[in-house]
Amino acid sequence: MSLIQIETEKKIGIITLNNSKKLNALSAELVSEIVEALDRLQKEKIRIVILRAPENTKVWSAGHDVKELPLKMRDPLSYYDSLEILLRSVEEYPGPVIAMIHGSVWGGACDLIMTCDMVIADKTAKFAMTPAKLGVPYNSTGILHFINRLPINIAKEMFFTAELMDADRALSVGIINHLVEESELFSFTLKLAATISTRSHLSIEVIKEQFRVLSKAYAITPSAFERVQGLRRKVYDSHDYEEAITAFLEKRPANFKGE
Ligand code: KGJ
Repeated sequence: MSLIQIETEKKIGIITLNNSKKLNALSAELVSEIVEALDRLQKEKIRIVILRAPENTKVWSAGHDVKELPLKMRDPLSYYDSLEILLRSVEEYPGPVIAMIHGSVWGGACDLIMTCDMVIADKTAKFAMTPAKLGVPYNSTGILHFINRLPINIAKEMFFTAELMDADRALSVGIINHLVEESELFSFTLKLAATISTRSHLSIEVIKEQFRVLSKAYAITPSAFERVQGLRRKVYDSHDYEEAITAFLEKRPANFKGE
């Protein structure tokens, strides 16, 4: 059975994450369905996509499927990790991907909505960036998504506290483009997408690509890159990483030692 639903309405693609039993955790299986859906919509020349969860869901997505993260000694967020494949597929979609948020958004799912081109949400929306709860050394492209979107102090607060940020604050710091009534969430999002669909697809496709290329135009030296990877490795090789993943699986708080 499929873990997502795909519809099209007025040439707008709508992908609904539909695995509420697993709180829409971004498992390799769910991710591959989303990526395939995006490929299919692209082939059908659908220029705008809305990414949503079912109505009345409490959790929009619980983030990376923690049960699929390596337990130790391996980079949990390397280039071909399913989450990374998903983020690139959203970034490279040749038209806007709009995140429509009702419910809480966790970890990698928070990175996903930061990677979407716009975010429309209602009051139930909440956002938490949780790698420090799981001892995860976040990856550099992921950090960059936040640097590009938020003031650095706000991004740091999200990463350092791993607390949920409510919808009003998320609007004020710029995570959310529009905060709307729950009853109007879908109609508002669809109307925004419909407005965009009257504009030049070609122009929008190229402008999106320009934003993508320019927002990644940070040159670092090979040794700086290797240093960052080395630092990250210290984290995923640590006691704390193994302990935090084990603690999640055992449903208990992690006991961090700082090593
Ligand atoms: N991955 C895998 N399984 C998950 C996840 C997840 N992210 N979140 C929840 N589950 C599983 C739980 O283990 C339960 O499994 C079930 O979903 C319901 O969760 O015991 P089982 O039924 O086999 P739970 O906790 O009983 O539901 P609630 O009490 O309603 O709480 C919902 C929460 C979303 C608050 C809670 O499940 C939670 O805190 N989940 C983890 C959220 C999180 O920290 N996600 C970020 C993961 N990390 C990342 O994405 C990344 C990239 N990172 O770097 O850290």
